[in-house]
Amino acid sequence: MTTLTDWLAAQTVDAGLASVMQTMAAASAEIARVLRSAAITGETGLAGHTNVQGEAQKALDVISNDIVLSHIGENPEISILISEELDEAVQMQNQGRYLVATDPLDGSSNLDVNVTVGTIFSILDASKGLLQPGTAQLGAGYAAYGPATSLVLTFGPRAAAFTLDDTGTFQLTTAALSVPRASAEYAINTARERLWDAATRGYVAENVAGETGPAGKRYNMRWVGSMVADVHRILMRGGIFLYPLDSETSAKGGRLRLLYEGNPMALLVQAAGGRSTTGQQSVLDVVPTSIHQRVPVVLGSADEVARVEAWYGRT
Ligand code: AHM
Ligand code: MG
Repeated sequence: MTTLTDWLAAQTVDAGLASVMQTMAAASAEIARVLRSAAITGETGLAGHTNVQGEAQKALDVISNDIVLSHIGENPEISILISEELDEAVQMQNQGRYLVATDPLDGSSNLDVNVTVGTIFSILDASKGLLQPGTAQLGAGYAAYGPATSLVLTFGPRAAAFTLDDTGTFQLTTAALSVPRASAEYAINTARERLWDAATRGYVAENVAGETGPAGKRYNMRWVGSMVADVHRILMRGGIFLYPLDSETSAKGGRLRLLYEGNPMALLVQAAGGRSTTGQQSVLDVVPTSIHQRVPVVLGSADEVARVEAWYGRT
């Protein structure tokens, strides 16, 4: 077996950059451990509540953020942290070359029902400022806390998947992920249909029409409600994920966040041969104007994303 440490040593990337991946892997392994027993230890519930002993309870997103923060603080290569849980970017004690942007616990509405959640992260050159487009990412990854804990990483050209073993070591389980060009699975929150734009309506209607419509094949819909889980399925077997701009999210620019949701996931999917779009451009080309900026996200199998792009071209 190849461990994450072996794999990182074999990559032609700066040792400091590799160490940032190790740091995020270590934080993810610790978050996985906390999640496994949260219902038993009582570390569930909402921040601001107290448990039966009268102690302040911390929501798991706050705990996960603290875990990432403490791991990052120990790595001298990282100087800046941007987190979904923190209003401002944090300047770390270290003067390191790297910036990490993270959603420490994505999909947290799924926590109470023991459904997959995850940690998403993006790595940037700290000297280039906080507001860099996704094309500037030096690496990205996520951990999916499901039946197994999976860690999926990229430095750009390839995406590799690792699985956490019983000893707390990540073992390489897929060396080069490949998103099939064609697929018959789509993921979108259809409860928002009345809010959709014409392109999203048109694309989904064709899928629903199945073999009787212009797509000429039958589709299945899958929506976990954790971006990490939905994107992991796409990286493993193809499909498309859509959180488009709709009449409600348009005021905010979208639902998902660009720096630590859209960009890292788009880089991973593109590294595995898939595509991404906002409807207007690649997610990776959007130049951010604020750290918590939102963005419409469509990503996955190239042929499916191309169909969505064609709909945007038409409408
Ligand atoms: P979060 O970062 O607050 O967890 O929100 C992001 C999540 C994604 O994981 C998921 O794809 C999406 O929100 C689900 O949204 P909805 O509840 O509208 O279906
Ligand atoms: Mg999130």
